Formats: sequence, structure tokens, C-alpha cells
Amino acid sequence: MSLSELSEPTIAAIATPPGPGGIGVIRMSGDLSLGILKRVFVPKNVEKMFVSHHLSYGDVVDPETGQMVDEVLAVYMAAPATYTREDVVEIHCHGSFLILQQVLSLLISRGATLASPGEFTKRAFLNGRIDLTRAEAVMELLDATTSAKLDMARNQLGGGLYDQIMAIRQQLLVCRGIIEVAIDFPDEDAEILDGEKMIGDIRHNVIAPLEDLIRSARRGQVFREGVSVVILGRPNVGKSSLLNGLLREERAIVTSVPGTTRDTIEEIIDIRGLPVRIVDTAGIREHAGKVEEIGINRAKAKLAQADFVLFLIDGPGGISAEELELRKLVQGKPVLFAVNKIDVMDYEPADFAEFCGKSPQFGISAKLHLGIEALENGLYSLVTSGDDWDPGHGVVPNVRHRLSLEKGLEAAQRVTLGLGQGLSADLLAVDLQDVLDGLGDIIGETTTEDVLDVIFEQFCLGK
Ligand SMILES: Nc1nc2c(ncn2[C@@H]2O[C@H](COP(=O)(O)OP(=O)(O)OP(=O)(O)O)[C@@H](O)[C@H]2O)c(=O)[nH]1
Ligand SMILES: [Mg+2]
Repeated sequence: MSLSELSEPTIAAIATPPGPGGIGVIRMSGDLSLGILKRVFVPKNVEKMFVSHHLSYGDVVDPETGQMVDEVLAVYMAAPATYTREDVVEIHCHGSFLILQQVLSLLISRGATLASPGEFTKRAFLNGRIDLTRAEAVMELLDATTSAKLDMARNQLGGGLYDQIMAIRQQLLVCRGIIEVAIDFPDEDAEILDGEKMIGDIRHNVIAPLEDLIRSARRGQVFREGVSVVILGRPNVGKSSLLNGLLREERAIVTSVPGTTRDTIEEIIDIRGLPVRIVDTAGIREHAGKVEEIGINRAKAKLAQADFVLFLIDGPGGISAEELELRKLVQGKPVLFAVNKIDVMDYEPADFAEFCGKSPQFGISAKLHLGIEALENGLYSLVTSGDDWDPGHGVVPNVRHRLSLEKGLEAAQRVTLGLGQGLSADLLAVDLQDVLDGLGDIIGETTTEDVLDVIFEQFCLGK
């Protein structure tokens, strides 16, 4: 059996996105990396060749045919000071997808294996360079569509969450140490185990920080996942004009003909870091034509899925029977009312107060871009329930983390309860271990293989 069969395969992938670019990078990781590079790369400067962490200039050449494939910069990085902690090679080619494919094929023909999505980062995790929260942060960093998401990902990648988990864990390990001694010396456990003190320590150093993290995760969820808002209203009230206004571009067709929008149009906007999917719909009315009818049904389906409703009213037209009908459709959803076309009327909020009830009301002109920012602020307040918490600061656990934190919190509460009731040390140890396991799942220490697979499969190739 050769050495390469014994160790992990050497993996390779194109690390840059498909499509032409100035440069494209191929990444390789594993024991064979340097050997494979030497077979396909001919450096111009032989003296400085393959010094770790130094770029070399040269050609990638097919060793079989002698044909030059591309003029490149190549870097060999010796383990363990690399992304994966294995030997890593990067080849910076011209950013043509064909060239990158040819170079990748060469590497594979010389012994590399095509990497699966997220495999480089998975190796970084498995080899202990980063914990699971940091690995997840890498993915969030790549996917961040708002600056708030980027801030959250950066913080997590910097170890913000990991450090807090480790601090909580430290306290738990101290408690576990004491409990283990109490188990070993059952006759003296009352002296060894100061229940009052331990309850205080756990409340202060475990339960309180867990609760803080859970609260932060709850608040952060809408900033991570975004919300959907459907613009609803009868035909011609200005829904598409409002979509365009929110997007600051002419995305949807606007005409004076009622029934212009036949399908639903969706775009994501960023309101102070909040990703909001705005859905423009066909105006809902009775007696519509066939195509419009399909659009209306789609509008109703989108309404059912939406988190929030932006109910648009034609200001000059006022509240008609159609508005009263439409309002029945939105029952049970958080709604925000906007009275449009205030540029051609004397807008009096009081005229619409009865119809809007307790929900917020805004006067706007989608056409002249009046009141749009106030409307955005209103939407932001509605989604965040008026909480002016800033997702860009502090640690914001994701849903997976939150579920484990909640399990940990429950177990920690059981420990304090048990301590209060003078429960035996070995039973306390079981609950304490549950808290530790919950935290272990977050940082990847006790996470099961299938959960890990789910996490890393979401990565893109070459990462
Ligand atoms: N004066 C004025 N006219 C507006 C305003 N907003 C929209 N309009 C006009 O109202 C008409 C309908 O606008 P749209 O944005 O197409 O309305 P819609 O609700 O998408 O209509 P459908 O797709 O047919 O349901 C167009 O002639 C717009 O120029 C506004 O704020 N003020
Ligand atoms: Mg429209």
C-alpha cells in the first residue's frame, strides 16, 4: 500500500466563481500537493522555486504532451500554517473557465481528487484549525448580502461566539470537578459541595450568559434570514411604482392601465441591514380577465406565505368596498398601511384612521418618492418590534446554535433546581453533562457526523 492510500486524499478544486475574470484560482490540499505541483509547473526562476508561502512565476505545462496550458503564479504553503493545516497549493491562472478546467484536469490526472463542496473548510475544522462556529462563519461571510450579515459573520469568524461558549464551559468544568469529587467521597459530599454557592455561580456564569446569547439569536434571526413583505392593493393604486421606489430603480412596469402587473415580482432590499424580500403582486379585483385571474391567485398565494403586508391604498380614491374586501384577506398578518398619491390630494391621516385601526399608516407618493424613507423606517420598526438593537455589534448565534443553547439552558436550570433540592451528586452530574454537550454541539466537539455533513454541504465548491 502506498503512502497516498494511507493518508487523506489530496483534494483540488477551482476556488473562484465560474465566468471570465482577471484571474482564477485553483486550490489543492493534502500530502501530494507539492509533488503534483512539481509535475505540472515549470518555474521561471529555479533558485526560488517552491519556497513555502512564496509566489513563484512560471508555466503550467502538460507533462505528457509538453504543451503549455497557462502562464501562472503558484504558491506552495507547507503544513501546518495553512487554511486546512495540510500542505496547500494555489495556482493563480488567467480567469478563463476553460483554462481553469484544463489545469484542474491536469492535477486530477496526477493524483488529486476533486474536492466536494466545503471540503477545504471541513478539513480546517477536522484538523482543529477552526471550530465549527468559525467554519459556519466562513460560509456566512461568503453569502453575506447585507453589511449587517457581514458584521455578524466577521464577529463569529473572529471567535466571538466561540470565546463566550468557552467561558461558560469553564464554569461548568469547575462545577463538574467539584461534583466528581463529591461522587468519589459520598460521606463528605455535603462539605465538598456548597450548593448555595454553586447555584449562584451557575446562575451568574452559565444561565445569564446563555439567556443573553439566546436573546441575541432571536433578535438576529430576522437579520440573518430576512423577512418577506407583500405589497397588496387593488389595481392601479401604485404597487409597482412603490416597488420601484423602494428599489430605487425602474424594475416593474408601471402604466395607468389597471391590471398592468400580471405576475408576482420579487426583489430583495436592504433596510438598515435588514434583508427584506419585497413582492409586487397583481392588483386584486373581481371580474378580471383570464391572465389577470392567474396573477391574482398568485398574489393570494404570496400573501399567505408573507411575513408582513404592505397594504397600499389609493389616496384620492379613498376607501372603497374593494379595500374592505382586501382587508379581510390580510387578517392575522402584521400589516402596515400606505396611502399613495398624496401629491395629488390633501392627505389627512385621520380620514384613513378608522380603516387602518392600530396598524401604522404612512402617506407617500411612490411616483415623486415622497415619504418612502419614513415608510422604510416604519417597516423596520414593525419587523424588529421597535427594538433598536444593532446586529453589527456583539455575538449573534444562528438557529442551530440557538437550539443547542436552549437545550443547554434547560439542563442548567435542572442543575440549579437539583442543587436546591439537595439531589445526589451523580444525578447532578448527568444534567451538567447535558449542558456541556449542548455547548459541545455548537463548537463542533460533540456534533454528530450527519449534522456536520448538512453544514458543509451548504458550502460552494472550492471553499
Ligand atoms: N400622482 C401619482 N400617481 C401615481 C403615484 N404612484 C403611482 N401612480 C400612477 O398610478 C398608475 C398605476 O401605477 P402602478 O404602479 O402601475 O400601479 P399598480 O398598483 O402596480 O397597478 P396594477 O399592476 O395594475 O395592479 C400609474 O399611472 C402611475 O404613474 C403617485 O404617487 N402619485
Ligand atoms: Mg403593478
